[in-house]
Amino acid sequence: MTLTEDLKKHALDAGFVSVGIATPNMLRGLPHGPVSTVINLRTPEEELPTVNSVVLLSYYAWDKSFNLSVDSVYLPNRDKYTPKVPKEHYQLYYEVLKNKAWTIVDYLTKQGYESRFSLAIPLKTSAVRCGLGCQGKNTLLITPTHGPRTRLIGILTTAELVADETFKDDLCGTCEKCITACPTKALEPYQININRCLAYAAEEPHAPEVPEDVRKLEKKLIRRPTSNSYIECSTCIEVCPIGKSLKNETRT
Ligand code: B12
Repeated sequence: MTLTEDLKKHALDAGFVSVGIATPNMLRGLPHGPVSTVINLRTPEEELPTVNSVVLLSYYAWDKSFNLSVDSVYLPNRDKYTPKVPKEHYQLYYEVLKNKAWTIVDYLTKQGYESRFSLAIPLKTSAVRCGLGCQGKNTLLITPTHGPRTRLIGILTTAELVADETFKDDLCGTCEKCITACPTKALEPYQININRCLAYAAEEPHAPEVPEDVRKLEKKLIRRPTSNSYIECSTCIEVCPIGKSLKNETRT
């Protein structure tokens, strides 16, 4: 078995549902820099200067509770939160992704390759470049088997792995269920208005750029299991017909 085959087997055994490999060259020109106040997207080389291969891994998030987000500091009254308190959240799916990715990083490190995982490279567009799926009208990665129901993580490594081919199809066709279902009308085909997305509104409880009507819907629709946690909106995922029939998905 080659290193590439063995690595892919390890990833599937670890619970990832698909694996794609790109060279850093294949990822040139992808989105880079700040995305609103959410993240500063980085290139593979910024993450690991000696990188030779980028591995994209997708994990099936079969339950809404994967979208649980917990404030990392105790905020007795979230509405009175001030920017003096560092803003940070633990998101369940990120913790699961990191745990699983560690096993692959460990495997590559033991083979003698410098390796690290990254959540800061542009994961959706990178995943398209290495064949996992297409970017859908909800802007998310849609895979042929799981639709948008996966969460993504990248691994950067000095190992020279065999790259996969770019995904060429558009899986959405004429469907626009995500566009019509979005409660705040944040989506246009293949584009999102971040300030109208409930995920952004919930993450940024005091952002003045979030319109008043969106703030009202956030208060009404976002479920808060405790005063320091909430379930992120995933309506544009749940309505997507691709992968909806997977057996163990729970809908509440
Ligand atoms: C910033 C961010 C957000 C922001 C902004 C969303 C956004 N689309 O950028 C906010 C807070 C709103 C957000 C919300 C959500 N997010 Co988010 N988010 C990210 C993050 C950190 C970066 C995304 C990014 O690259 N944005 C940059 C812009 C430029 O990219 P873009 O929207 O893809 O825009 C391109 C397309 O529009 C594209 N395009 C493609 N085809 C076409 C065709 C036409 C005609 C046009 C005009 C454009 C176009 O052109 C643009 C430029 O390249 C990633 C993690 C990561 N490191 O990648 C997670 C990520 C994308 N989020 C994720 C998820 C799950 C969500 C939510 C469902 C919330 C949740 N429950 O977690 C919602 C979904 C909202 C949505 N429909 O996008 C997952 C998506 C998994 C997947 N299968 O794709 C990711 C990958 C996190 C992860 N580790 O798994 N998110």
